[in-house]
Amino acid sequence: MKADDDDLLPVAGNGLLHRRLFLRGGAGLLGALALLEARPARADGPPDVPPWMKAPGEGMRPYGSRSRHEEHVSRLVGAMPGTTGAGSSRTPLEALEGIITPSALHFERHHAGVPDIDPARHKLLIHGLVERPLVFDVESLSRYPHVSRIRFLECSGNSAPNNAPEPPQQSAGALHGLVSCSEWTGVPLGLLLDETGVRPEARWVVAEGADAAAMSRSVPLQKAFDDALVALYQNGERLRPEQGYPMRLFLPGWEGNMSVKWLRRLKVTATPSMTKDETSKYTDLLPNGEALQFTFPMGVKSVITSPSGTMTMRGPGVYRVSGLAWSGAGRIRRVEVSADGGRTWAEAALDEPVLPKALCRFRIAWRWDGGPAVLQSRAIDETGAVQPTRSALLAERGPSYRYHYHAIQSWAVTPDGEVRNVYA
Ligand SMILES: Nc1nc2c(c(=O)[nH]1)N[C@H]1C(S)=C(S)[C@@H](COP(=O)(O)O)O[C@H]1N2
Ligand SMILES: [Mo]
Repeated sequence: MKADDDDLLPVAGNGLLHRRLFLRGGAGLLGALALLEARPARADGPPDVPPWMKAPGEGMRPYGSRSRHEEHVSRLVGAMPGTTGAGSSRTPLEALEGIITPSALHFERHHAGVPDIDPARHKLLIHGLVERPLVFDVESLSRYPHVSRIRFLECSGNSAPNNAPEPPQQSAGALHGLVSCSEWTGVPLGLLLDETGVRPEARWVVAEGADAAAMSRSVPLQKAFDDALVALYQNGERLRPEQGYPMRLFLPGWEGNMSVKWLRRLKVTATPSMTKDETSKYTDLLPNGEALQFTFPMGVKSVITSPSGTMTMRGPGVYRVSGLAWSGAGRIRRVEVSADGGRTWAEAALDEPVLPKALCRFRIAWRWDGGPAVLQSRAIDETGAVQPTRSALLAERGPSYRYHYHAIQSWAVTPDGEVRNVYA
């Protein structure tokens, strides 16, 4: 397929090109754009024989690891000073493609470190307002039906650095990397609750973890029966210790702190339990002095990961803009990209399949003319919710609200190619 002039005409200000360049069948058009900067092949024969073709390679390994040339790609670890094992590490979003986060790069948030749990001794008790209190272990859970779901997990503190008065000059991962996406496999929680026989007056269930923080959150019973999982596997293998080995609660689309790791107890109750993790923490201070509690779903959100903060562009030309969008309410319907700070927008191509409550990869071609530009992405989910601008979000919430920051991210490109975090 050859590009005709129409395909190369911008569809929005400052050089954004039509998304069909990135849809199926558009690959030939991309070639015509000379997007790929490959050098012309030498006409005089095959390439040189590199050293790794001159002797047999390494043997098999019982458990694989990545190329040693990729070891610079790592989580950004931030421990809280003066505490034991509290803090978080962030996924380097700008270094990854597609929608699945490799398990070794899944973000972490621990209140008291990662416990070393012997799966043979770990038990899950379900009790409270039930007919038959029951104890499950890994072995007994493995007999129940399992389901697999590709879903994101996001900490409600994600992107909080952008609450600061001045935009922090950090990478996409450092700012927004408290979100990851995995295939989670486990037993639907509703099945286990049915086994215990939930009493009619029950409305909530409080989940408790087997870490030194005994992290506990109250979950509406409706969510427990809707799409909650007791997850045992992550991306096909047993959960990583950091993600809750040997079992965690997983609540798709809801703030990460409710997906209690190292799950050891579920108590069915009539009212929320008002645990320390839902009173002293994870509430938001409103302008009138009241604290907002139980803000469960994560808002519709997106971020351009390439190009993004701290990167340098290699001069004018056509670029592949790529990013992630997600919503705790369901599927992403549409992502729009602007190269002129939000004055005009072009629709991005979404990678199939677009799954509910999962990361969604979007891409668009951008012809950078070398002038100043401000790149933004704006996600719209299937409920029609639109990702807000930073000023709209802050105006609505007031100065003390910290969690659930989901405003549009703006990346300024300077004429020398530097990509900077800006508040546009
Ligand atoms: N038992 C327990 N569960 C926990 C936590 C914890 O510290 N202890 N942290 C919570 C928070 S704040 C988040 S954002 C997610 C992080 O999950 P991850 O470390 O698998 O990314 O786990 C939640 N579940
Ligand atoms: Mo969190």
